[in-house]
Amino acid sequence: MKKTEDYIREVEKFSAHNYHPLPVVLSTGEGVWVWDVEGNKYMDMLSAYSAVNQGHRHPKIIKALVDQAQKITLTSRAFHNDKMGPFLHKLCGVAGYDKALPMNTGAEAVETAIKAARKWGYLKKGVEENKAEIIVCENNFHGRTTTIISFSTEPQYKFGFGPFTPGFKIIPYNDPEALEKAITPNTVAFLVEPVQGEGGVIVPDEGYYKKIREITKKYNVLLIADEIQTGFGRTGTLFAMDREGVKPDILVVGKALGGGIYPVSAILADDDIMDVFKPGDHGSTFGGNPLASAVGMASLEVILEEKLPERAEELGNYFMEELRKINSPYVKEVRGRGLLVGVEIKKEIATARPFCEKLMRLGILAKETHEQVIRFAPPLIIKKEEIDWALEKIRKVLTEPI
Ligand code: IF1
Repeated sequence: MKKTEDYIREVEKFSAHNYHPLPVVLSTGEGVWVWDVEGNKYMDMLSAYSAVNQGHRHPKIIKALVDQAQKITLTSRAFHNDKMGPFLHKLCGVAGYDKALPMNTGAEAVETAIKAARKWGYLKKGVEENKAEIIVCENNFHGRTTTIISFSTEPQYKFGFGPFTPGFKIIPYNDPEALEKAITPNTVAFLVEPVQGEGGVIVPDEGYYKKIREITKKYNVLLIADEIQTGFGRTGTLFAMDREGVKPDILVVGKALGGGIYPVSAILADDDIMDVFKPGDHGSTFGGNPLASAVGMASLEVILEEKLPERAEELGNYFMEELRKINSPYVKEVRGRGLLVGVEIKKEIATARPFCEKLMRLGILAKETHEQVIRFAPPLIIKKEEIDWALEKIRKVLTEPI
């Protein structure tokens, strides 16, 4: 029988080495649980970077996928399909925007937002052609395309991939004054993550969203929220900026919109922005396809019906409270919002990786980010008893010698 090492050897031989996964080979999943090829069971505390908020193979989303697969899966946007309209109608209603533009991956949606903002700048704000500037934050993560990595501040994401796309200005995160200072007459947008995920689960100060909303309004600059990771309940509200009642001009969503089953992303905006797109300006072979639309619709319904944002808020607070009670010599800080939680390990002592490896042996899959931070982001359908089960293992790992 093929064992873990055999699978890993094969993938190491035939896959490009652009990842360094934990040595576990998963073959099945259900809810918050996944199983490897040897039958070991693990709690998934990563949720595919928040794409599996509804849990693995949610029956309602699987049913939507299978039902739609029996009818039609792809038409291209050269023709209409009967699923995209109802899906976008629902998405616009839920998020509170006039229109949506469907894509597939997060990076594509971010690219779409950048194009929308630039074109809005030229057509509506009166910025001179090719002069548009977009302000972004240090430590950002918005995807892997050549344009998006052009404004990354992580050397590894850029090294060897130039020349880069111009037109971006980088300011510190969580710093409204720096935003105000960086704005020029050519600034068309401020692109920001409500909580920096890859950056190490960095939660900005209370009032940050309100302040950046006021500043962007004052200077006629679009506020673009990348809620690809924070959206759909992860941080305890449907969208992370809802916490302060802030509505961005462009909302970028992905990940959980596909329920961990199919890549579904989109941008949302009101008509005065979305109407800059004319037929032929932008598109995608797969964006808005019937299968994606059916899956997206079911994914949204599950988030709302099962009150996933409320669950994330309640269970996230409980989880963080309990984590903070652990008397660990290794932990520098526990932080997060909702069920997006980071445990930062003291640099002087160790990195986060050995803790993740130890957790794996105890049946919990978590992944470090930025060397020092263990990220815990279970599916939002997790039960309190399951969190307690995880806490027991986490307590052990954070208190025993490494
Ligand atoms: C990888 C990180 C998470 C995102 C935000 C856009 C995208 C992402 C806020 C792009 C994607 C993923 C990509 C994945 C790892 C992962 C990640 F650690 F790199 F930062 F989630 F925390 N905006 N994040 O978080 O979406 O094109 O991938 O659909 O690149 O290995 P995508």
